[in-house]
Amino acid sequence: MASSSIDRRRFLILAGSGTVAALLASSCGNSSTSPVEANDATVARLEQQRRKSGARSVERQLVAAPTTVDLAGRKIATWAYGDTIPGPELRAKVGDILRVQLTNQLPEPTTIHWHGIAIRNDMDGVHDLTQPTISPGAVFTYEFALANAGTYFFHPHTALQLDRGLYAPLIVEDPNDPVTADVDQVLVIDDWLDGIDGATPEKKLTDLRQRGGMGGMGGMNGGTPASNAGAMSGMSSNLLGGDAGDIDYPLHLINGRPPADPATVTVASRARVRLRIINAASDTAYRFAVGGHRLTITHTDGFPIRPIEVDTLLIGMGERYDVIVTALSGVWPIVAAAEGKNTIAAGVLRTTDATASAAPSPDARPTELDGQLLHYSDLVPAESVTLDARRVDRTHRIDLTGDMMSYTWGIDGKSYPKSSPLNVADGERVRLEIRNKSMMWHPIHLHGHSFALSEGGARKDTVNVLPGETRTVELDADNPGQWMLHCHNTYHLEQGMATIMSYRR
Ligand SMILES: [Cu+2]
Repeated sequence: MASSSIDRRRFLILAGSGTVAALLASSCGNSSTSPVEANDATVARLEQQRRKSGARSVERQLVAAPTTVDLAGRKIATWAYGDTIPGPELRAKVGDILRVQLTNQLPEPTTIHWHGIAIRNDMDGVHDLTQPTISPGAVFTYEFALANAGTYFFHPHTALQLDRGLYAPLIVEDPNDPVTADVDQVLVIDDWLDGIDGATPEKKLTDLRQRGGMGGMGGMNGGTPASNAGAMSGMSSNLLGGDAGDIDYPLHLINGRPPADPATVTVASRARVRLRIINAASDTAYRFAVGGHRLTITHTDGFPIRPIEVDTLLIGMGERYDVIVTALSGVWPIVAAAEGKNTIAAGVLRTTDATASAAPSPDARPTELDGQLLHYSDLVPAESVTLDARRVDRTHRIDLTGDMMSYTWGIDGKSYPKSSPLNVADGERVRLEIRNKSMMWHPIHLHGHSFALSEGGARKDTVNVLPGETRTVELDADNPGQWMLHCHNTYHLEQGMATIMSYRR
């Protein structure tokens, strides 16, 4: 209570003394601080600092609209960017200014969130927080500097639109990238239900609300309650600490194609292939492997790590990994096994000297999937991106809460927008302790920043938190504005597992 009487002048004096962090931490809603909004002058000033003189401008047009896609011969009605899934790949170089004019031809409002980009706050695409929604028929131009190289993607931050076909890669190349490759190939993985036997994400959410996690089973793949005993959803994984997901999707896609009509990457024998793996799914983690090959992991969530070789990796929704594969002569399965869901997404790696008729079986499960697995503790950041050791100015502890029966999800027992914001101030080192008190894993994503994992120190913007687990991350609050911190399960986000990291002054 005492803190609410502090006037602005006294606050500024305190701000220089180091006492302010403790004060603010205990004064949620403190009337003497005000939020640094997306339209604040400091946001525009920082963007100017990101723009180097002579920076190249990359301009693109994008249309979000209903369309029909071909999934192994089935014509499926959905929503997409530019008639394809994924949408058109955007590629630019670090330092470029990206200008994307979005035309909304969807029957409902939309926005675009540029996932992982340390973006200016007013271009972050969170409706009613950083911009109003873009109405049907309206046009909005996103424009921002690309401060960091890496593998990113973009998608709506509106309702359940991400679980349709509205997603696409955004690749920011670094001309001085120490990782070289002969081929640079993006692989976007997605779980798919839209338009299959009349399903839509909205109907699925209604189902989940009515029947809890049970709504995810039994429908499309004919699961029975008996076969699903033991886990609410019937889909369980030791790697994910229990329930793997809420929805048993009928299809899993790599680059918009199901295993029956796989995406094929054709390269010369011995080519060094950089695979940029993006999990754009809504409710599925994938175990990724390439048959007959080891994977050299070079980046996670866009940021470089000390390269490490493994057989397989687990990728949660919103996470990205860059890996190098040296292609052996032949035809090899690229597999993203839907973790805990007993089905796969698949593609093909083919060398130009391979027999034309050779093809892996569409349901091939390479032994690498059960080989050496990448762990977060294996991820050591490259020196250039290691967060310097520094005293923590402020710690926020949050609990991930909710349950499958009521199908409500939240943070500290409150669903967004009722959840309490996490106040920070520009320039602080912030520690987040994220404790999962629910019975299901959650991939937690922070907008506008990358954080360092306490374990190993890798820079990421999305981290999987298993049931009962606490993940601690640290970040430098260096991008003023209002930023979402949320679960990247599309349905959990829609049900409120979100809060705001709120810059205050
Ligand atoms: Cu979640």
